[in-house]
Amino acid sequence: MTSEPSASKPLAANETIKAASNLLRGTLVADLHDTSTGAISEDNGQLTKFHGLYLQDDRDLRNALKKEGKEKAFSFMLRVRLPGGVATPAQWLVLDKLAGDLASPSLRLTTRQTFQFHGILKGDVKPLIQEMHKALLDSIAACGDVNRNVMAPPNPERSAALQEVYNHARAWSEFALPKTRAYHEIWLDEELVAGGEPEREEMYGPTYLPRKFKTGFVLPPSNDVDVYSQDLGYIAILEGDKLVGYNVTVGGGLGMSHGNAETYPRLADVLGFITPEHVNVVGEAVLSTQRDHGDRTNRKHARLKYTIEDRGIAWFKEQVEQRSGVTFAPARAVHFTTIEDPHGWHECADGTAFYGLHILSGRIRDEAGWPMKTALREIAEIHTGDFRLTPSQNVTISGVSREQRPKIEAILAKHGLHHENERSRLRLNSMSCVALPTCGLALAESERILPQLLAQLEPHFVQARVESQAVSLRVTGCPNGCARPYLAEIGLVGRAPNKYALYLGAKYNGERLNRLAAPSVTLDAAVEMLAPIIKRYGQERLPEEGFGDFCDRAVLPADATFHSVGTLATA
Ligand code: SRM
Ligand code: SF4
Repeated sequence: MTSEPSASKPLAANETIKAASNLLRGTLVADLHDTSTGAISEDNGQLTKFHGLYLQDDRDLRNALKKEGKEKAFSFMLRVRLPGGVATPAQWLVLDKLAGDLASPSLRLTTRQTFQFHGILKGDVKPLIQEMHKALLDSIAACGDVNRNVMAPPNPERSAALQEVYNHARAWSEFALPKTRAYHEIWLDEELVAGGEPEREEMYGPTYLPRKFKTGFVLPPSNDVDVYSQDLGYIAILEGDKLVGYNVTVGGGLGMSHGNAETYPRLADVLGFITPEHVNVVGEAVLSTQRDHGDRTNRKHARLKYTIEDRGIAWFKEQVEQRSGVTFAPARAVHFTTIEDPHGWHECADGTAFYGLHILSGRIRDEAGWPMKTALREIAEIHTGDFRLTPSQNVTISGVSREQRPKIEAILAKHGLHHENERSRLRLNSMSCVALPTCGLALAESERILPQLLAQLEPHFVQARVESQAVSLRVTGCPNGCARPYLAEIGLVGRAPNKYALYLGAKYNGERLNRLAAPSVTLDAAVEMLAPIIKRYGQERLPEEGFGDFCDRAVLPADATFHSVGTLATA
């Protein structure tokens, strides 16, 4: 059940914390009662992640508070568990209200189709979770060393096959949930059952996985969930309109550390084809192989991608086949063409329509002239369908009847938000991670500089007459890769304040990683480097050639590998 750490290496500290935690309880209750600090202990901070919570502090205030000799401005980030990103209007209204009453007050849509609250004070966490619970929402396993929020194409009602894919994603999400009642006891005041059966984590074991684990389902030709970046991926295969099974992919992952060549982004391998009834049993076999063989001595080497790199895909496939009793058939051919969310109105097979709404960086708030939070609240008040969060931090208003359509349009128009989708293709294909001021790992700005970066880059695409071309741009504040920047045609990855590594040349459809073009440039320098490349793209591109393909073919030196350093010659 447990991993086999090399005899010479001690287990990573988190392994001891998990083992001693009594299935994720730790001493959290005592910490919550301690009103002398807004924080919790470091050990408990590792455990709250399994409950969807991160202790953070406002980094904008750090220096000033330090000078005044005061404690950091601690608060919590909470990530909701929302398989496939589906929320009802009633749930939207609860989340909207909780953000206003007990958190930052913005709502943040994430790159894995869920909501995050920021700025929740320690004493407000429990009431917030309890209100979420009343709305049938929770944050169990949204973070931590377990199977995280499962991604799936966001608009299942477009076809019967998509609906089936969504159902499989949901079923796998439920199946892979931890069994501990720790969350219910700590946050929902559930009584401890005296004398009952001892709790067992049958699938995970008492120390869960060596590291986080992510699953995504996808239906070609859209690769909206970036399936090759997931630890476990299911690529739906249709014959005609009928779902016949999935190609299973394993070992994707994007996190790396600057200057540590032992860490790297990796695209998943394809194991083969399975029929739909085997989704859970194969998923469990993948997960248990990683549970037993993942590296529990070094968290920087603990993801499934390294287990597969170290032991080989043939060994891994054998393990999964043995454990599941399922033999993989040869993978079927798949063809991905896009990652872009459908924007605007789209008709569905069930007679309803949905409206895809672009939200820059997934940040929903009210700003002067841009009252998005209010508009979406008003829509939730009259909407009879539901909301879907997309893998690119956008939202779709789904299940809209013919009669409701003008009402939704009127609300957006009243607030001046009916032209949000009429933005450049670059903007519609952009993402950024949260970074400063909340993310404790940020080395540079991300979400807060995206508007400025877009404003600088967009005119170059217009001048080169390629503004209608979909080009993916993704920015992160550090190399962990939360906005999947290594799969972007233009990727900027923070190194230090206003210093970014620039990556170019990924394939737009998520099938090829980008490569390092400049190891450390300011944003202005990145724009200066990109300007002549965009101009050349307008003049020299081949018919239908994407920006990433052009950079890969004509701009990047042949030896510019993912790990290469050295700046790109732009002359
Ligand atoms: Fe992430 C850690 C935000 C998707 C790779 N990520 C973090 C933390 C929790 C920072 C921390 O550990 O203290 C960030 C919280 C920032 C904040 O203030 O909110 C954070 N990650 C995010 C989100 C909110 C970015 C966003 O702007 O949407 C995404 C939440 C997804 C969700 O709903 O579950 C988010 N993170 C990702 C992705 C993309 C994906 O999964 O599709 C990745 C790359 C894929 C992967 O995992 O390989 C990603 N996050 C990481 C890593 C690096 C993991 C690694 O293997 O090295 C860390 C750091 C860590 O785990 O040690 C990290
Ligand atoms: Fe934070 Fe880095 Fe993730 Fe951005 S990429 S949210 S800076 S951990």
